[in-house]
Amino acid sequence: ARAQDAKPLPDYVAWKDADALIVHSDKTLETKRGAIGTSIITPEEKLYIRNNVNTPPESIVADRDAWAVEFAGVKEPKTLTVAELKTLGLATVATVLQCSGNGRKYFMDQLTGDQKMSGTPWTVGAAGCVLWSGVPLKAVVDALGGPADGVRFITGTGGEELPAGLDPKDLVVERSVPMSNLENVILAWEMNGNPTSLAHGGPLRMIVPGYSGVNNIKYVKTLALTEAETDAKIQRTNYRMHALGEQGSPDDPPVWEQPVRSWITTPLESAAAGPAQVAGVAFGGMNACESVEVSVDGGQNWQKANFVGPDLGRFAWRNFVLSVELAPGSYTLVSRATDTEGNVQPEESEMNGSGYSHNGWRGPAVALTVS
Ligand code: MSS
Repeated sequence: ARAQDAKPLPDYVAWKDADALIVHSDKTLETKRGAIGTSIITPEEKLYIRNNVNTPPESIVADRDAWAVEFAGVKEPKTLTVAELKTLGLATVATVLQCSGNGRKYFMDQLTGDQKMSGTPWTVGAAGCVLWSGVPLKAVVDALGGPADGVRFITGTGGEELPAGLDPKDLVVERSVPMSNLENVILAWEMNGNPTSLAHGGPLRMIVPGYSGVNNIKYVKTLALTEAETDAKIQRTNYRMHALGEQGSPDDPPVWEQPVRSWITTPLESAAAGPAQVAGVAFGGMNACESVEVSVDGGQNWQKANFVGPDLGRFAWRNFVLSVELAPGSYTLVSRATDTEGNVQPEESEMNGSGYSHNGWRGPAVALTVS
């Protein structure tokens, strides 16, 4: 049942599962912990939402194939429609779509328990695992004569209509990622087997597998290979790893690759004494997840968990489970993942001023009462 004071779903996502979501604001909706099962792919109606500016009108998905994308920074620059892009290539990839601020709530003051920085207090629910189908960017670039000389970044621009009278650089959702991603990026018209919904970036979305949410540009309207990172505010100063209490600057590392991470999704709060299945999700960003350990005593003793279900590739998450026998009492459940490069989740994440890329294993601990 919904809490009495829960905010209703905003109109543009009225079709989502209200019981599965926490509405922080009309631009930030979080998946409730425990609302998704263990079948790897997050159903669209339960997937979180994060918008930096207002969503474009529904009319842009009325004729999806007619959506036109301008390609620049290639030898033969051209505008191509989705219908034309569909003729150039097809790939499907499963990726973890996760907001850079997921877990921000765990960057807290040890004494007061207050979140240290401003921003949406996401716990673990600004994340999902999604299947995307579309054309590999590499195929498009090849069809347009290859990259122009000297390009170093892939820069995607969102198709929002920006309010007049304000500096577009301050509002445009435009992100640059290194050219090393050319082999991985896809321009997706399909999500989880349906045409990509407007809320999740239809008619066409730029997907950068392994990269943090903000880099996955919705309703992409310009795709440029560029010599420098865009000077849009969302890249220049925002979504960068800067010190607490300071502003971000172009010298700070951008929020790009996601670090190795995991959390438990069940059980939460209480369980009956006896056998129990401790389950959760784990992923390694650019790398596959190699293994997951679970502790029921807050990190003193660890046991290796088993993966459940198929492996959907290195950018997807894995479901894991550990079978335990629980006597009545209090438990602190935590999980700790290791990726294929040997990166292990730290106990606490390094502090940063906007609360990005949290991956400490202590934060999302589950306090469990067994009776
Ligand atoms: N895109 C665009 N165009 N716009 C906006 O706003 N946001 C970001 C991405 N992209 C945007 C875009 C973010 S920030 C995120 S996370 C993501 O997206 C989300 O997704 P969904 O689908 O879930 O909503 Mo943070 O890092």
